[in-house]
Amino acid sequence: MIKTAIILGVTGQDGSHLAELLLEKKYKVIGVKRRSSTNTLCRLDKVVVNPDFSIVEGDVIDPSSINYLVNSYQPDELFNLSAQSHVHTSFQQPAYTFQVNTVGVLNILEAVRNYSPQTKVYQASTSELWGSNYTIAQDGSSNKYQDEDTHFAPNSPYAIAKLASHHLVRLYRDAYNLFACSGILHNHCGPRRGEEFVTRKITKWIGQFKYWKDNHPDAYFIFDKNDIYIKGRTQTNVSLEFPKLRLGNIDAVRDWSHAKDMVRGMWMMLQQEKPKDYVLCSGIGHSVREFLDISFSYIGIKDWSEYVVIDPCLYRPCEVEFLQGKYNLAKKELGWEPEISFKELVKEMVDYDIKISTIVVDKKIV
Ligand code: NAP
Ligand code: F7E
Repeated sequence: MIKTAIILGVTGQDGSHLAELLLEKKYKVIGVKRRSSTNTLCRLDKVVVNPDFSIVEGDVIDPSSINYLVNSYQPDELFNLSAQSHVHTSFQQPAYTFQVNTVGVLNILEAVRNYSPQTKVYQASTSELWGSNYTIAQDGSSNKYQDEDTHFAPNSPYAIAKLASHHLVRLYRDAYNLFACSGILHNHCGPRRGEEFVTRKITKWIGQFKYWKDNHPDAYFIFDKNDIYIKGRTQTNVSLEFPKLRLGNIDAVRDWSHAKDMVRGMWMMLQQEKPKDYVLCSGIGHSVREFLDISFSYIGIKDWSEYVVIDPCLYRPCEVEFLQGKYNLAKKELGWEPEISFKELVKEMVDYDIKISTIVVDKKIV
């Protein structure tokens, strides 16, 4: 039997990868996008031409649109990947973040409960739920990690809104017997990662810098501590100045995986007999510094310190310093394991950004 799936947040990084995966599995996929004055389908090039894929408009903060979609399509599976997903932004727009990340999830759960209770629901929970908390391994190693048993201690409006949704999903599962589960996913990225997240911000800068440098074969660099610009020697038709890469807390540790691995795990969760929440991650934490080491090395720069400016404006009012997961439960019960290594992930992102960097900017990349 052909299955139907609704993806909320289909225009995002994960939504686009999930749409591709479900179409490969011969699903009929309904991708929901919110109204926008600009084209937001750029990540969906591969799927828009597929006759089993359709795009419809809807917004999770508008219950009538969600009720209508759930009632009309009666999907076998619904993946809620929609969110105001940027942690720093959530400090500046907390009420909006709660609207999308909490009230939006409530709207979805109510729509399923009232109009299509047989629909299986996936909710995108996050490692941010743990905030600064972790478990210490009792095996003598004293390793720190987060898994399904680690207590939540959220540290941002984003994480607190997501924790409320996490509990709503559990409540609707227990109270109304819905097949609803949350994937507690550690960071994941790839070439489709939004440009304002740290990994993509770095690889995008590297791609543009390499292009600029290759077009200034005789360029020389001035590394004045207070001067954020690198200067070129010659007058050409491209910029003579290139802004340094501005970053915030580069000591933060994250457990980065490839988004493709993660969407496979999301799908696996909905194929189980019983709904349950699972952690997905790589199991290995890396600091932003390490990401800089590896990514800069791909363009032949060993010491990146002169190319980077630490900007206090990019620090968060409250930081999460250390996230490193354990995916034992997902491995045991879903048979899930990540397939793409951290080094492969970084290389794919750098290669992609080098390939697409044909425009040199001469203003700050923020
Ligand atoms: P993303 O690229 O920022 O995508 C978010 C999606 O949500 C976009 O399609 C966006 O649409 C849509 N959206 C935002 N507000 C909406 C609204 N009011 N109604 C309907 N759609 C709306 O995020 P992602 O990285 O793919 O992450 C997917 C989900 O996993 C998110 O819920 C995120 O919070 C969660 N998560 C992500 C990670 C990670 O490391 N990537 C880790 C853990 C959890 P527009 O294109 O119109 O903006
Ligand atoms: O920050 C530090 C920053 O914004 C990672 C979302 O997908 O994963 C993501 O949230 C770290 C933080 O991701 C800059 O302070 C330094 O410690 O790339 P990020 P995030 O906050 O971990 C979780 C799991 C989600 O659920 C979210 O939806 O990097 N950092 N300098 C910086 N971060 C940014 N964005 N920009 C900087 O310049």
